[in-house]
Amino acid sequence: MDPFLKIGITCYPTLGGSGVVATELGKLLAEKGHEVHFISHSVPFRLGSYHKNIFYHEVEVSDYYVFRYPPYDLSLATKMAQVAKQQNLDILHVHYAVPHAVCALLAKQMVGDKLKIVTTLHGTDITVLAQDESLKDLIRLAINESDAVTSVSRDLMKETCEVLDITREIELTYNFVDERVYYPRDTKTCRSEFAAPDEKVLMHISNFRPVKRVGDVVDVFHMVNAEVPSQLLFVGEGPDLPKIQWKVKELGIADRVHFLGKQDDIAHVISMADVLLLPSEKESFGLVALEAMACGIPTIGSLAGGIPELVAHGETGFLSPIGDTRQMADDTLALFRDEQLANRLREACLARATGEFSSDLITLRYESIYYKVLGRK
Ligand code: GMT
Repeated sequence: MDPFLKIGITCYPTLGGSGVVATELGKLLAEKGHEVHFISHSVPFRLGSYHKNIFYHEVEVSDYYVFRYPPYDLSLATKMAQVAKQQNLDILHVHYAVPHAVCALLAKQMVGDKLKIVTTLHGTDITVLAQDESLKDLIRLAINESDAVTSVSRDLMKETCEVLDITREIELTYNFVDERVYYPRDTKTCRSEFAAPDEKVLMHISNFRPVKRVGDVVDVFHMVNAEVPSQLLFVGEGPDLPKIQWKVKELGIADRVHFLGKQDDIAHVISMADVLLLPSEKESFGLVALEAMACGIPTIGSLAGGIPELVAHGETGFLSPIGDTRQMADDTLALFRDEQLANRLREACLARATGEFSSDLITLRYESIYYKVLGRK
C-alpha cells in the first residue's frame, strides 16, 4: 500500500502559533513525500516560497446581497469537500475546533466516510470559546465526531474533558519547531543597536492580547532594570499595545524599551535576548517559549496552562504563579548575576528543544495518527 498520504490542512493562516505549527507540519510532511493541500482564505504566512508536494486552495466567500454576514464557514466546508473529492484526500487535518472541525464534518458528509478528520486543539477554542454556552454543544460535537483529536498539552486535554464533559480519547501531541530554522544565531551586530555590551536584553513576543499580561512584562523589566542595566524588546502588536506604550512612558523607561512590531525572522530576533518573558494568564502551550528554547534562550514565565509542560522549572527557565512579578524579576536577576547558571540553562534549553519537542518526533506522531484512523497501523 502507498505509504504516502494526501492530506488537507486547514488553519488560521494569518495568525498565531496554531497557524505556524500547522504550516510547518505541512512543510515537513511534504518533504517526507506526502501530498499536502492547504485549504484556507489566504496563503499561510509561514509557507514562504514554492515547495514540492504542497498545494494551496483558496476559499472564496460569496457576498450575495441577502447575506448580512458572508458565510465563510459554508464556503470553507464546500471547498474542503471539493478538494477532498478532486484530489482524493485521505485526511483532513484541521487546527481549531471552531469553525474548522465543524466545517470538516460537513465536508465529510458531502464526501463520504472514507475521508478521515483529525482535529488539533490549540487552546482558545477550549479555554475561551467552549465557555460560551452558545458554542459549547457545537465544539463538543466537532470533538466527538472527529476521527482523531489531538491536544497541544496535557493541561489543555484535561480542561477539554472537564469543560465539555468529553470522554473520548484525545492524544497528546506537543508543538515543535523546525531545528533548521530555530538555532542560536550570531546577533552581535543587531544586539549592539539596542544594548551596550554590559547590558542585558529581556524580550517579549506576543499578539498583545489581555491574556498575555503584557503589563507584567513591563513591571518585571522595571524591577530588573533598577538593579542590572538592561533593555526590553517587544515584538508583535495587538490590542494592548497602546496601553503598554503609555505605561512605559509613565514609568520613565521609554529610552530602554523598544517596540519592534511584527517580525518575520523570529529565530534571529529571539537570539538577541538573554531571557524571554511569558507571564500569560492562559497559555495552552506557549510556542514562543519553544522557539526561544531552541535558540538557547530561557523563559521566565507563569505557571499557566501548558507552560510547565514545556518550560522545565529551574532547568530551562523559571516559573511563578500568575501575576507574581516580584518573583519573576528575582529569577531574572538571579540568572543575570550567575553566569554559570545562565550557561547551564542555555545548554539545557538546546537539549530539551531537540529532544521531546523535536520536529522528527512530532511529525512521526501525527503520521502514526493518520495511519491509525485510516486503519493502516
Ligand atoms: O495565543 C494566542 O493568542 C494565539 C493562539 C493561536 O491560535 O496560535 O495560540 C494558541 O495556540 C498556540 C499553538 O498551539 C499555543 O502555543 C498557545 O499557547 C495558544 N494560546 C493560548 O492558549 C492563549
